Amino acid sequence: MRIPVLPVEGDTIAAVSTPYGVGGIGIVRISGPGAEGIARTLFRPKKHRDRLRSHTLYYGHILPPGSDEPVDEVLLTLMRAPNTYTREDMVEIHCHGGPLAVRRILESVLDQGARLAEPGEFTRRAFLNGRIDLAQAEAVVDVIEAKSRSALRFAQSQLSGCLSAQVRSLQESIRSLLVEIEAWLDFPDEDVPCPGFEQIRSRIDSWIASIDDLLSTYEQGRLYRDGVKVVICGAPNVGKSTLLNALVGKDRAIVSPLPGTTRDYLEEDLLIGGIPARLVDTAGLRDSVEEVEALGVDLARRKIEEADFVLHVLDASVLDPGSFRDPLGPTEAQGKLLVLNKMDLVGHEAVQRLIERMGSVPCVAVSALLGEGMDRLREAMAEQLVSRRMDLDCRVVVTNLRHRNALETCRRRLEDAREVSAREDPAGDMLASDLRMALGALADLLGETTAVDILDRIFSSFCIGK
Ligand SMILES: Nc1nc2c(ncn2[C@@H]2O[C@H](COP(=O)(O)OP(=O)(O)OP(=O)(O)O)[C@@H](O)[C@H]2O)c(=O)[nH]1
Ligand SMILES: [Mg+2]
Repeated sequence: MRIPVLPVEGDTIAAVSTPYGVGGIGIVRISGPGAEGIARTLFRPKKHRDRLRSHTLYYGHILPPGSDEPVDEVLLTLMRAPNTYTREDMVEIHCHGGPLAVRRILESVLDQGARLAEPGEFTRRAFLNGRIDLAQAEAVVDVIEAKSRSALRFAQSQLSGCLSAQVRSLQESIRSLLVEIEAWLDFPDEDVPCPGFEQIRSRIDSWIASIDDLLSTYEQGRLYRDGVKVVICGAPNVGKSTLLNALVGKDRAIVSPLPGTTRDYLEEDLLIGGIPARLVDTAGLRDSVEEVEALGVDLARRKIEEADFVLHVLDASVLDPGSFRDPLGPTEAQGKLLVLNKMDLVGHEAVQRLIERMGSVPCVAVSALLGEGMDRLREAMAEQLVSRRMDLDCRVVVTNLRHRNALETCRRRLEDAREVSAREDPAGDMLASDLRMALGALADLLGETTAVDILDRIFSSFCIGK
């Protein structure tokens, strides 16, 4: 069921927009028709002023009515609608960054009639008041949460409306064909010419091609945005923890010559070829009689199941390729790489022979102890993570599953329309109906017709104050 987007109620919201904790400054944000009145009541500028000018920073104190003790020394800015984040009147109070100072300012603002904002409510107002569309609103979270340079760039491009512009241009083209077909259907006796179906098919083909172009960026775009979970596993003592330390460049995990050193799993974040990764070190896989180690091995197996990518470490110094059995077996949903560790103990030629004997299994030789082969390992992982790497630098990239689903729905409806137009006697009303559904999917992507519960879900993933 589609529910039209509701207009914003006329209440005034407030929240702390900076993270909780100690910092240089804290910012309390207010939006709504009461924002200016609240600022006037609470704020005592250093120099007396009859009127606060918009988009100007003023120095002064927050002094609640009836009190002669300032809550804090602040900088305040009033931004009158419509040139604001929410398109409503907004006030920002920049105070000292201690949690107590910020909370007391917020309480003073709420005492004057503002309501505490819900998560993402400022951005939701920006969306409902038409300043940004839904794809742009979603990009706000992506900018805040970007874990890699590429993710940040894709999110900023989406926030500036690049994806939306492509979707709108597609909407316009489909809509103009729909108008032609509807005119032909509505006025059969008039002089409206019957549309050329061959030409319609080629128009639809070009739209499908441009959707495919966008969809082709999703796999890589998602990887850069969400990152991957990489689990390091293997038998005890093969050098898994040493490898984690070498990859993250610090002594994070305990290393010892005793097999069974790692029990609990351990995680570290890093970038692999620009892709954000969470690296997980696990207990060595063996049938252990010792209870705590056995629990660690169970945990390791669970982590392997959850992994997007597995680094299976082997000790090259004791490896007999003839009897080598992969304990993990084929894992279709995951990428996997064999890491032949301790190559410093084996010698170059023996390493080459081992690699040849591994056949088609992707494998890299390293010495985690000496930090040798780490670049090769990173490259091999990045290569495996993105099967078909493309240069996304100058492209509009789709990173959001909701957007991909909407584009795929649109594509399916366009294929239906194409199929109808290829029939011997194409039914104009069926064609029009398919085109309308294709347009519906694009309208959903931009939030023009998105149901309220979906909007609730999207905005609840924001932080309070954004
Ligand atoms: N020569 C050599 N020794 C290594 C290398 N990598 C690890 N080691 C040694 O192998 C031993 C075991 O290393 P760990 O990193 O603790 O091995 P692990 O796989 O995490 O072991 P568990 O946690 O017990 O499963 C330590 O003595 C390391 O110094 C390497 O590349 N070359
Ligand atoms: Mg270990």
